[in-house]
Amino acid sequence: INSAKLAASFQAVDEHLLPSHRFIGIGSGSTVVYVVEAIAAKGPSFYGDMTFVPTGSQSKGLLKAAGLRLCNLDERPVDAHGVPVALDVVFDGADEVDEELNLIKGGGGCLFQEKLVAVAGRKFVAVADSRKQSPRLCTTWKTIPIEVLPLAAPSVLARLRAMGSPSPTVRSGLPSKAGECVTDNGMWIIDAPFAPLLLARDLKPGVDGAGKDGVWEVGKLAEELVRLPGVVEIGLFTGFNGVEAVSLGKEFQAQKP
Ligand code: DER
Repeated sequence: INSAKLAASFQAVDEHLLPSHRFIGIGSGSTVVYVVEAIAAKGPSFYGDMTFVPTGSQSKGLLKAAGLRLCNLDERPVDAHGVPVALDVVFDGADEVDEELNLIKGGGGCLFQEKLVAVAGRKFVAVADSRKQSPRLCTTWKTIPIEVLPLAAPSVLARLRAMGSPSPTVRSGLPSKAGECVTDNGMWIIDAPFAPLLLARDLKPGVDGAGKDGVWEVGKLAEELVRLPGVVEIGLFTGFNGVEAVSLGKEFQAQKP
């Protein structure tokens, strides 16, 4: 598996990191370790003028260990109108990828800053070996990670059950930490199982994907989840700017239509 992650990472960097790039987002998880390795392997003459934006403490640690220049998302230079500079490209992992390049992310508990960095980029490259590829989300990765304010957890759990999630749970910190998993932002993660998420093309009379019998279309579910009071961010990445390429190892390369 690690060889697949390594191959996908080197392929993604070779194809999508250009010498002209200046600001690059770096995600979190186990695959992105190989992405940083691939960038470092290019040597300082390639990356010397580049600045890398992390998506949490693990990502920041990877960049520091590799000796790559980093700057936090809120420290980016701004233009005359106060608009922060866009990232040229963002590399990150994914827990599951469907046929329309919608993603489940958050297995590593870093989804909030990952999404902030993802949408700050012109292009988002999810580096995922073919194990992550599914016809529909929630096929192999059964749950959607949701970052919540701890105070709101009981009410969000109740609303998720009412939306048809059979058994949403607050993610435990065990084995490394007793009690709940606490994110880089001081929040909790709820993992909410759902039946496989339909695509718009699956909808037909009687199947509107609006949660009847717990069956959701991916976009409609994302809209509902992100509006729940107390939800800070959700681990569904659907159609935001720039999911232009997913590097699923050598055997598969999807380009957004
Ligand atoms: O939390 C995330 O979304 C991370 O990117 C991670 O879950 C990706 O998975 P990986 O560790 O298999 O790369």
